[in-house]
Amino acid sequence: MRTQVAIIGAGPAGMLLAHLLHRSGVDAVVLETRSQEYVASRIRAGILEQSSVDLLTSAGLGDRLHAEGFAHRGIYLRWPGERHHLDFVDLIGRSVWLYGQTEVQKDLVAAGTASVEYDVSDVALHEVATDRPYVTYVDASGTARRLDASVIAGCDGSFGPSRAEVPGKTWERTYPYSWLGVLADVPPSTDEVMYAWHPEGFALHSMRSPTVSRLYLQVPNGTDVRSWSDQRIWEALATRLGHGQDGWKLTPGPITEKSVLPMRSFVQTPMRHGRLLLAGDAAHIVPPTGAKGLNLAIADVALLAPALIALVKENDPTLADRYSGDAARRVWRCTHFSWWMTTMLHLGDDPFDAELQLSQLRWVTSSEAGATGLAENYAGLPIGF
Ligand code: FAS
Ligand code: PHB
Repeated sequence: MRTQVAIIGAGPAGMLLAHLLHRSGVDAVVLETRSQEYVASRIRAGILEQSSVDLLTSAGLGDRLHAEGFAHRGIYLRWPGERHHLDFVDLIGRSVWLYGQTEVQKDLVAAGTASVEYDVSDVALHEVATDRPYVTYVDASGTARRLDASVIAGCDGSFGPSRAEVPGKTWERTYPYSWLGVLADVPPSTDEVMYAWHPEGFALHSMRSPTVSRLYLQVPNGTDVRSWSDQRIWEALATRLGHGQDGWKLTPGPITEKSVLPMRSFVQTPMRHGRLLLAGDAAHIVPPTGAKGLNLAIADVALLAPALIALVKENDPTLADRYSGDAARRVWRCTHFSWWMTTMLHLGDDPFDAELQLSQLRWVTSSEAGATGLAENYAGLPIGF
């Protein structure tokens, strides 16, 4: 088979890229190792930056987002005895939306613009440093296949095969804690996302709809989710989120999903080798404290799509040659911000660090300069920053 762009991975990066290429008349085939149902069912990000919302809207993917998503003005920061709202709209004139990644994925699939082969295996990339790259794989029926392309887009996450085909440097940092995430059939107890510092550990209260809450709590690495009963989860969340303080109450409810997510940062530079270009988690992973993972994937694709369109339609490599450098600036900005939010809010063993964390929290909730710095990073810098 032959196509113009072979895309490895049908997550948000791969599907959005296929959608944007299709709208410009560029052929693409997406190869996905999992089933469509599995990819659609993964519970992941919840926050979209305004620039992500603008891009999805301009690409014809905004109808349900605007009907069912929630425009948030800001976030709450909480620690024992204190609760502060940072209003990003007042501070910087823009904010974020609450719209689950699963919904973005549904909208991308519903657009019907991506030609996806699900349930493939043994995906291997070949000749990526030439202008005749190709992918070999075994399709869902067990038949060995070859897909020739002008370009390969590696959108296969941090454990896919693409990253290993790009010689360069991988920067990695793991954190001494993980998140236990839960989905609960209970109306959120907060109107906007609440981040809580507590001596027992970090907690986060987010949501997915007026009747579904999404919450996380800091747990040690290697935690077995089965060691956390629903009751233990709700008790820890109530303590850490400040149930009963200043009249605020956390309402528990039936937990429908729970999982442990490790926290790590990694960056792959460069994000290109010959005719292989990486986007999304294939090139970078951030701890979710800054709500950047999905938004970074979208920002990569916002740069990658026009670069590939120019390359395959006009044989103009200018944007493709700039892609890695342009994308990496935002990657490092978001990597720093995610590291900063994570180290400010998660408890370690050192009481000196705890005092530094509380000092940072007091500063960003009392200084307009501090709050503005957090706001412009959380709400996202303009695409192409
Ligand atoms: P994805 O990982 O979404 O997609 C990559 C795709 O490639 C997958 O479908 C995979 O099956 C496929 N693939 C892998 N190997 C392959 C192969 N050999 N052949 C073919 N296909 C292959 N971000 C937040 O902002 N907030 C959160 O709360 C949050 N929670 C997360 C929870 C978890 C468990 C994980 C893993 C990530 C979370 N993230 C979160 C980050 C997440 O949102 C990612 O940033 C986002 O999914 C990135 O999208 P993609 O780059 O498309 O990668
Ligand atoms: C979520 O809603 O899943 C969410 C929100 C904010 C974060 C991380 C996850 O920082």
